[in-house]
Amino acid sequence: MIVITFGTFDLYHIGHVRLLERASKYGKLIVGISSDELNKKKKDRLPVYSFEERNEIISSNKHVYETFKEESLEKKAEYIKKYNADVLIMGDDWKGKFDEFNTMCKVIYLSRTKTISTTATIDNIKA
Ligand code: C2G
Repeated sequence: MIVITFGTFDLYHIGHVRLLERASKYGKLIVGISSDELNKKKKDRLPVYSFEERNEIISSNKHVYETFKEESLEKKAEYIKKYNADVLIMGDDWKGKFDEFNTMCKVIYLSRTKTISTTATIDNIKA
C-alpha cells in the first residue's frame, strides 16, 4: 500500500513526528512537502526553514519512504495519480477538506497533536 500526505513541516515538532509515524502504519509513506512559495500562499509568510532544509529533515525520518515538492494545493489529484497512492492521510484540522479524493484513494484524517503548532511556537518565541 502507498500512503501520501502533505504538509509544510516547518519548525519540525512532535505533532509532525507523530503524524508521520501513524501515517506510515498504513503503508509506504510518501510526503509532499510544500514549497516555500506555497507556504507563503497558505500562511502568508515564508517558512522559517527553507524547502531544502525541511526536505532533509523529513527525509531523515525513518518512517518516510520518499518525499517530493508540493507546488500547489490544486495538484493533489495529479500527485495521488503520479505516486499511485492507495491512501491519503492528513491531520484532522483538514477533516472533510479532501473527501473529493475518495474516488481515487482512501481518505483518512488522523487526530492532530493538540498541544503544539508551528504558528503558536513562533508566537511564543516572539512573546
Ligand atoms: N499536524 C498534527 N499535529 C499538529 C500539527 C500538525 O498532526 N500539532 C499535522 C497536520 O494536520 C498535517 C501535518 O501535520 O497533516 C503537517 O502539518 P503542517 O506542516 O501544518 O501542514 P499544513 O500547513 O496543514 O499543509 O496540501 C495540504 C497542505 O500542504 C497541508
